[in-house]
Amino acid sequence: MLTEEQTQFYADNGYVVVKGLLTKEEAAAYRQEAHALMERLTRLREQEVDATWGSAANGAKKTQLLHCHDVQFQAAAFSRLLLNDRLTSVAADILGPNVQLHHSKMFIKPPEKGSPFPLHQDAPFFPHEQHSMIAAIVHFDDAPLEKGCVCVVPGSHKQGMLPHIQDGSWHLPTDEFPIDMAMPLPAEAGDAVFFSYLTIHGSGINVSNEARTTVLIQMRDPADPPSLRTHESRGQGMMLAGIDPTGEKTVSVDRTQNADGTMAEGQAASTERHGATHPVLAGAMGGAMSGGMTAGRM
Ligand SMILES: O=C(O)CCC(=O)C(=O)O
Repeated sequence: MLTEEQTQFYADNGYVVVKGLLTKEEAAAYRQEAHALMERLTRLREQEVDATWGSAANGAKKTQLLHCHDVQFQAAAFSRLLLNDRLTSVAADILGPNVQLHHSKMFIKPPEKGSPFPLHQDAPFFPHEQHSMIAAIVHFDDAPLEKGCVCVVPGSHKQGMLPHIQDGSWHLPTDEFPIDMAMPLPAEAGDAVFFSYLTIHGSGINVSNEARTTVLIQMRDPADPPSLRTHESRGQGMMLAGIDPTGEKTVSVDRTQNADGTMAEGQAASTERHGATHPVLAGAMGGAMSGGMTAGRM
């Protein structure tokens, strides 16, 4: 639960840090799950698990970002995390009693070369009519500045959706929005940061000698419909707190088959990641680009 001051802080700044959402023991157990999952995926999937954004990949230093979407389908421990009362009660304090899952993703920024995220808003990637969407980043290990901790621009959620540029991936122009204009939020294992999908955020390179391990959970009010059907994924629509008062069917993800006969997971989302036209981002650019734009998103 948030205190009154924390609720007011969130309203003013578009983010709030909750210290010790998980105990150190819980965080350590999740960290182990996360690294075991990444080892499994690296072994089992004959494909890259690197999710470094294009502009970061083109930087002077070769960096790496290990990731997995919708982790609750990979280990039951992560399903329990999604339903953790301490997490959902904070989300409910921000969103109202009904909290619906949009998607989850795990990031491991490896030691000495963990990729940065240029400053961006999440809103253009999956816009919603009432902008209820929030993210919670839960830290499974300490994330001081040198590990590339999350950074936010306080109060930026009040600016609405800003034009993003496509530079390997979508983000705000780095000359106007350099990462050091944002406030670093160094965290300890077990801390969580909650922020609006309109809040400008990003993070630097992990230059430390330890991995930075997090799970990000994106949540919305179920009565706030997407203004564009995009970034759909398996598990989207699961209720984490309260009820869905709309009685809507959950999204149907196109389950076309992969070449090897397995079902494609989150086809809409992966199509987007691999370069589908993205009218909202085009719109956010004020129509400056013609012929549509493509979104790169992990
Ligand atoms: O984990 C981070 O450092 C930031 C992640 C992020 O900005 C995102 O996934 O939108």
